[in-house]
Amino acid sequence: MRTPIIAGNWKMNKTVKEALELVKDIKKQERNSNVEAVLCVPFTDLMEVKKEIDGTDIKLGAQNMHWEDSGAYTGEISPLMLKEIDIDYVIIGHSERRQYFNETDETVNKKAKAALKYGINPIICVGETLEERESGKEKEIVERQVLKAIEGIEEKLLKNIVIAYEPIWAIGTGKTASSKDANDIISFIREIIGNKYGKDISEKIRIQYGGSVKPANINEIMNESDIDGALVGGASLKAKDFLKLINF
Ligand code: G2H
Repeated sequence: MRTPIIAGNWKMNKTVKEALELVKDIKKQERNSNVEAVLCVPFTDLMEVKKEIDGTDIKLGAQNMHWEDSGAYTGEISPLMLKEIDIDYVIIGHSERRQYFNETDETVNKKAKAALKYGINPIICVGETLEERESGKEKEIVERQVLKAIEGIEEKLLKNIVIAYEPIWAIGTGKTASSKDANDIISFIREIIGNKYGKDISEKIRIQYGGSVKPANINEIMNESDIDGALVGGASLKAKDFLKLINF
Protein backbone atom coordinates (compact mmCIF):
# COMPACT_ATOMS: atom_id res chain seq x y z
CA MET A 1 0.00 0.00 0.00
CA ARG A 2 1.27 3.43 -0.93
CA THR A 3 0.99 6.17 1.72
CA PRO A 4 -0.86 9.20 0.32
CA ILE A 5 1.36 12.27 0.06
CA ILE A 6 0.03 15.82 0.03
CA ALA A 7 2.77 18.35 -0.62
CA GLY A 8 2.41 22.10 -0.44
CA ASN A 9 4.49 23.94 -3.02
CA TRP A 10 4.67 27.44 -1.63
CA LYS A 11 6.49 28.67 -4.76
CA MET A 12 7.95 32.19 -4.23
CA ASN A 13 5.71 33.02 -1.29
CA LYS A 14 6.19 33.52 2.46
CA THR A 15 8.91 35.46 4.22
CA VAL A 16 10.38 33.69 7.24
CA LYS A 17 7.94 35.50 9.51
CA GLU A 18 4.96 34.56 7.35
CA ALA A 19 6.22 31.00 6.99
CA LEU A 20 6.40 30.53 10.75
CA GLU A 21 2.89 31.91 11.21
CA LEU A 22 1.56 29.45 8.64
CA VAL A 23 3.40 26.46 10.10
CA LYS A 24 2.25 27.32 13.63
CA ASP A 25 -1.34 27.41 12.36
CA ILE A 26 -0.93 24.06 10.62
CA LYS A 27 0.57 22.51 13.77
CA LYS A 28 -2.31 23.69 15.95
CA GLN A 29 -4.90 21.58 14.16
CA GLU A 30 -5.41 17.88 14.09
CA ARG A 31 -3.93 16.14 11.05
CA ASN A 32 -4.65 12.77 9.46
CA SER A 33 -1.57 10.78 10.41
CA ASN A 34 -2.17 8.31 7.56
CA VAL A 35 -1.33 11.02 5.06
CA GLU A 36 2.22 12.27 4.59
CA ALA A 37 2.17 16.08 4.73
CA VAL A 38 5.10 17.89 3.13
CA LEU A 39 5.92 21.60 3.04
CA CYS A 40 8.09 22.62 0.07
CA VAL A 41 9.22 26.07 1.06
CA PRO A 42 11.60 28.73 -0.30
CA PHE A 43 15.29 28.19 0.57
CA THR A 44 15.24 31.16 2.97
CA ASP A 45 12.49 29.51 5.04
CA LEU A 46 14.00 26.03 5.29
CA MET A 47 16.02 26.37 8.50
CA GLU A 48 13.34 28.10 10.53
CA VAL A 49 10.55 25.85 9.29
CA LYS A 50 12.71 22.83 10.09
CA LYS A 51 12.99 23.97 13.72
CA GLU A 52 9.27 24.71 13.88
CA ILE A 53 8.21 21.25 12.64
CA ASP A 54 10.71 19.44 14.85
CA GLY A 55 8.94 16.69 16.79
CA THR A 56 5.96 16.57 14.39
CA ASP A 57 5.40 14.22 11.48
CA ILE A 58 5.34 17.09 8.98
CA LYS A 59 8.03 16.67 6.32
CA LEU A 60 10.14 19.38 4.74
CA GLY A 61 11.08 19.93 1.11
CA ALA A 62 12.90 22.41 -1.11
CA GLN A 63 11.63 23.53 -4.51
CA ASN A 64 14.80 23.12 -6.57
CA MET A 65 18.55 22.50 -6.26
CA HIS A 66 21.70 22.18 -8.35
CA TRP A 67 23.16 18.73 -9.06
CA GLU A 68 26.78 19.50 -8.08
CA ASP A 69 27.95 19.34 -4.45
CA SER A 70 29.73 22.70 -4.66
CA GLY A 71 31.43 25.01 -7.11
CA ALA A 72 31.27 28.23 -9.09
CA TYR A 73 27.51 28.32 -9.67
CA THR A 74 26.50 31.73 -8.35
CA GLY A 75 23.08 31.78 -6.80
CA GLU A 76 22.63 28.00 -6.70
CA ILE A 77 22.01 25.67 -3.75
CA SER A 78 23.56 22.20 -3.65
CA PRO A 79 22.21 18.85 -2.47
CA LEU A 80 24.98 18.78 0.14
CA MET A 81 23.69 22.06 1.60
CA LEU A 82 20.13 20.74 1.66
CA LYS A 83 21.24 17.46 3.21
CA GLU A 84 22.74 19.33 6.15
CA ILE A 85 19.36 20.93 6.87
CA ASP A 86 18.02 17.36 6.82
CA ILE A 87 15.17 17.92 4.40
CA ASP A 88 13.13 14.99 3.13
CA TYR A 89 12.05 16.08 -0.36
CA VAL A 90 12.99 18.36 -3.22
CA ILE A 91 10.77 19.33 -6.11
CA ILE A 92 12.59 18.79 -9.39
CA GLY A 93 11.57 20.01 -12.85
CA HIS A 94 8.47 21.96 -11.91
CA SER A 95 6.96 23.35 -15.12
CA GLU A 96 7.66 26.90 -13.95
CA ARG A 97 11.34 26.01 -13.80
CA ARG A 98 11.18 24.28 -17.18
CA GLN A 99 9.42 27.34 -18.61
CA TYR A 100 11.33 30.24 -17.03
CA PHE A 101 14.70 28.80 -15.98
CA ASN A 102 15.69 26.50 -18.83
CA GLU A 103 15.17 23.28 -16.88
CA THR A 104 15.46 20.36 -19.30
CA ASP A 105 14.91 16.60 -19.12
CA GLU A 106 18.68 16.29 -18.80
CA THR A 107 19.03 18.67 -15.84
CA VAL A 108 15.99 17.05 -14.20
CA ASN A 109 17.74 13.68 -14.48
CA LYS A 110 21.01 15.02 -13.02
CA LYS A 111 19.15 16.68 -10.14
CA ALA A 112 17.06 13.57 -9.39
CA LYS A 113 20.22 11.44 -9.21
CA ALA A 114 22.00 14.00 -7.03
CA ALA A 115 19.07 14.20 -4.62
CA LEU A 116 18.89 10.42 -4.23
CA LYS A 117 22.65 10.25 -3.63
CA TYR A 118 22.05 12.32 -0.49
CA GLY A 119 18.90 10.51 0.59
CA ILE A 120 16.61 13.37 -0.43
CA ASN A 121 13.49 12.14 -2.20
CA PRO A 122 12.86 13.95 -5.48
CA ILE A 123 9.33 14.97 -6.41
CA ILE A 124 9.74 14.95 -10.19
CA CYS A 125 7.21 17.06 -12.09
CA VAL A 126 5.99 16.20 -15.55
CA GLY A 127 3.11 17.42 -17.66
CA GLU A 128 2.04 18.60 -21.08
CA THR A 129 1.10 22.05 -22.36
CA LEU A 130 -2.38 22.88 -23.62
CA GLU A 131 -1.13 22.81 -27.19
CA GLU A 132 0.38 19.35 -26.70
CA ARG A 133 -2.85 18.06 -25.19
CA GLU A 134 -4.97 19.54 -27.94
CA SER A 135 -2.82 17.82 -30.54
CA GLY A 136 -3.16 14.50 -28.70
CA LYS A 137 0.51 14.32 -27.71
CA GLU A 138 0.13 14.27 -23.92
CA LYS A 139 1.15 10.63 -23.46
CA GLU A 140 4.15 10.95 -25.76
CA ILE A 141 5.36 14.04 -23.87
CA VAL A 142 4.80 12.60 -20.42
CA GLU A 143 6.46 9.29 -21.36
CA ARG A 144 9.57 11.11 -22.58
CA GLN A 145 9.73 13.32 -19.48
CA VAL A 146 9.30 10.41 -17.06
CA LEU A 147 11.73 8.00 -18.70
CA LYS A 148 14.40 10.68 -19.18
CA ALA A 149 14.02 11.88 -15.60
CA ILE A 150 14.66 8.45 -14.12
CA GLU A 151 17.19 7.19 -16.67
CA GLY A 152 20.21 5.60 -15.03
CA ILE A 153 18.84 5.77 -11.48
CA GLU A 154 19.75 2.68 -9.49
CA GLU A 155 16.67 0.48 -9.47
CA LYS A 156 16.72 0.02 -5.69
CA LEU A 157 16.34 3.82 -5.33
CA LEU A 158 13.42 4.22 -7.72
CA LYS A 159 10.86 3.49 -5.02
CA ASN A 160 11.99 6.69 -3.25
CA ILE A 161 10.95 9.00 -6.04
CA VAL A 162 7.60 10.70 -6.23
CA ILE A 163 6.23 11.80 -9.58
CA ALA A 164 3.85 14.74 -9.84
CA TYR A 165 1.73 14.84 -12.97
CA GLU A 166 0.87 18.49 -13.48
CA PRO A 167 -0.74 19.33 -16.81
CA ILE A 168 0.59 22.84 -17.44
CA TRP A 169 -2.76 24.17 -18.57
CA ALA A 170 -4.22 23.34 -15.15
CA ILE A 171 -1.58 25.13 -13.07
CA GLY A 172 -2.76 28.18 -11.19
CA THR A 173 -5.48 28.67 -13.81
CA GLY A 174 -8.38 27.35 -11.78
CA LYS A 175 -8.85 24.69 -14.48
CA THR A 176 -8.40 21.19 -13.14
CA ALA A 177 -7.94 18.12 -15.27
CA SER A 178 -10.93 15.89 -14.68
CA SER A 179 -10.01 13.31 -12.09
CA LYS A 180 -10.59 10.62 -14.72
CA ASP A 181 -8.19 12.29 -17.17
CA ALA A 182 -5.60 12.72 -14.42
CA ASN A 183 -5.99 9.08 -13.37
CA ASP A 184 -5.69 7.97 -16.97
CA ILE A 185 -2.28 9.66 -17.39
CA ILE A 186 -1.12 8.60 -13.94
CA SER A 187 -2.01 4.95 -14.69
CA PHE A 188 -0.14 5.35 -17.96
CA ILE A 189 2.94 6.64 -16.08
CA ARG A 190 2.79 3.61 -13.78
CA GLU A 191 2.44 1.34 -16.79
CA ILE A 192 5.47 2.73 -18.65
CA ILE A 193 7.61 2.49 -15.52
CA GLY A 194 6.31 -1.05 -14.99
CA ASN A 195 7.14 -2.02 -18.58
CA LYS A 196 10.69 -0.79 -18.22
CA TYR A 197 11.58 -1.55 -14.60
CA GLY A 198 9.01 -4.12 -13.51
CA LYS A 199 5.70 -4.01 -11.70
CA ASP A 200 7.31 -4.46 -8.33
CA ILE A 201 8.96 -1.04 -8.68
CA SER A 202 6.11 0.75 -10.44
CA GLU A 203 3.64 -0.30 -7.74
CA LYS A 204 5.83 1.30 -5.08
CA ILE A 205 6.32 4.71 -6.74
CA ARG A 206 3.88 7.35 -5.60
CA ILE A 207 2.36 9.53 -8.29
CA GLN A 208 0.62 12.76 -7.41
CA TYR A 209 -1.67 15.01 -9.36
CA GLY A 210 -1.03 18.76 -9.37
CA GLY A 211 -2.83 21.72 -10.86
CA SER A 212 -5.44 23.81 -9.04
CA VAL A 213 -6.03 21.21 -6.33
CA LYS A 214 -8.25 22.67 -3.61
CA PRO A 215 -10.52 21.51 -0.80
CA ALA A 216 -13.46 21.36 -3.23
CA ASN A 217 -11.84 18.80 -5.55
CA ILE A 218 -9.44 16.82 -3.35
CA ASN A 219 -11.85 14.00 -2.55
CA GLU A 220 -12.70 13.35 -6.14
CA ILE A 221 -9.00 13.31 -7.03
CA MET A 222 -8.00 11.03 -4.15
CA ASN A 223 -10.82 8.62 -4.95
CA GLU A 224 -9.10 7.65 -8.18
CA SER A 225 -7.31 4.30 -8.15
CA ASP A 226 -3.83 5.40 -9.22
CA ILE A 227 -3.55 8.88 -7.73
CA ASP A 228 -1.45 8.80 -4.55
CA GLY A 229 -1.61 12.43 -3.55
CA ALA A 230 -1.37 16.01 -4.68
CA LEU A 231 1.19 18.73 -5.22
CA VAL A 232 -0.60 21.89 -4.25
CA GLY A 233 0.32 25.50 -4.91
CA GLY A 234 -2.23 28.21 -4.14
CA ALA A 235 -4.30 26.17 -1.70
CA SER A 236 -1.26 25.33 0.43
CA LEU A 237 -0.73 28.95 1.44
CA LYS A 238 -3.55 29.03 3.98
CA ALA A 239 -3.51 26.67 6.95
CA LYS A 240 -7.27 26.15 6.80
CA ASP A 241 -7.17 24.99 3.16
CA PHE A 242 -4.01 22.91 3.49
CA LEU A 243 -5.45 21.10 6.51
CA LYS A 244 -8.59 20.29 4.56
CA LEU A 245 -6.41 18.74 1.88
CA ILE A 246 -4.39 16.64 4.33
CA ASN A 247 -7.58 15.56 6.07
CA PHE A 248 -9.39 14.72 2.81
C1 G2H B 1 0.99 23.41 -9.78
C2 G2H B 1 0.52 23.57 -8.41
C3 G2H B 1 1.63 23.27 -7.45
P1 G2H B 1 -1.51 25.28 -8.14
O1 G2H B 1 2.10 24.26 -10.04
O2 G2H B 1 2.76 22.63 -7.94
O3 G2H B 1 0.06 24.89 -8.19
O4 G2H B 1 -2.12 24.33 -7.14
O5 G2H B 1 -1.54 26.70 -7.67
O6 G2H B 1 -2.08 25.09 -9.52
